[in-house]
Amino acid sequence: MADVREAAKLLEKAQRVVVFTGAGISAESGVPTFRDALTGLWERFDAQSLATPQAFQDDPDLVWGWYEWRRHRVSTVHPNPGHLAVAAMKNAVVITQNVDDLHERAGSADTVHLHGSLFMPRCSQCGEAAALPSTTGEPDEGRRVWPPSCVRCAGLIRPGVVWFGEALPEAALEAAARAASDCDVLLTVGTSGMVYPAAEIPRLAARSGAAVIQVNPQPTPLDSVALVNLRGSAAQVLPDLAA
Ligand code: BJW
Ligand code: ZN
Repeated sequence: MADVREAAKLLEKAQRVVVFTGAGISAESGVPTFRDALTGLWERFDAQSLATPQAFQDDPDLVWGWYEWRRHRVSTVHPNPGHLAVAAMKNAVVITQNVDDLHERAGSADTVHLHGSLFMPRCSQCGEAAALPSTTGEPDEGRRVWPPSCVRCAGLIRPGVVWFGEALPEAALEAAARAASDCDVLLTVGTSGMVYPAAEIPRLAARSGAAVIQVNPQPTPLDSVALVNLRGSAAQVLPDLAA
């Protein structure tokens, strides 16, 4: 409780705030996180074998089917009080690792997406942006779906996300690094802080003199970087911070 008050005070005093989010902020909307036991998507599907360019090359229908299932799942859920509290922080730059659109739907229109989006497929050969296929009914988890073909070069359409071994979008990474090195407070929410270079963002803010506040029900490698660690869920803790 005292920690929540301290965090709220830091946020109130801050002129420039960065909110850095991961899968945990969408968990209470019903979007499974990546690495949590039982609910993690990758408990059932091995991350390394699905979220890589090699997997798409070897097994495009398995990988595309997985992303279609996730896109459908996201389109049926809603932003939770955590997303809404972030949107209410009007002076904040929102930087997310998430590929869902729940920050935007909560009202954070200018969210920076470090790992791309489920809603921006493109050609795996020529890079041309592709139309989203319409989903009819709920695709089964684990069902193979053959990806559409590019209208320009007939290459396979791939999800517009950043896989392991791929570079992050340059403009997004630059905007994130700039905001992190220039802020007074960085609020990190619902991330395991294990995937780089994104995990460098809160560390960069701390090195640049910002106060880092972390919201996570579990300890993470970012505990030692944070000035205040709030052990709780995003939907419960964030509304108290913005109040
Ligand atoms: C709650 C909650 C609630 C639960 N409320 N909280 C340095 C060291 C070691 C390795 C590397 C390094 N630099 C690069 C690497 C390699 C690699 C990497 O980081 N590997 C590590 C795993 C070791 N990185 C890369 O490959 C990156 N690319 C790269 O470096 O390219 C170099 C290059 C340069 C130039 C040219 C070419 C190449 C790319 C990384 C891409 C990551 N992509 C993914 C998949 C996106 C698509 C998809 O969605 O399928 O992004 S992986 C996955 O992890 C996804 C996430 O955005 C990302 C982070 O996960 P996140 O959000 O933290 O989720 P979880 O599940 O891990 O954690 C959830 C947290 O929420 C937990 O802490 C819970 O406790 C908490 N929680 N409920 C609040 N209610
Ligand atoms: Zn193409």
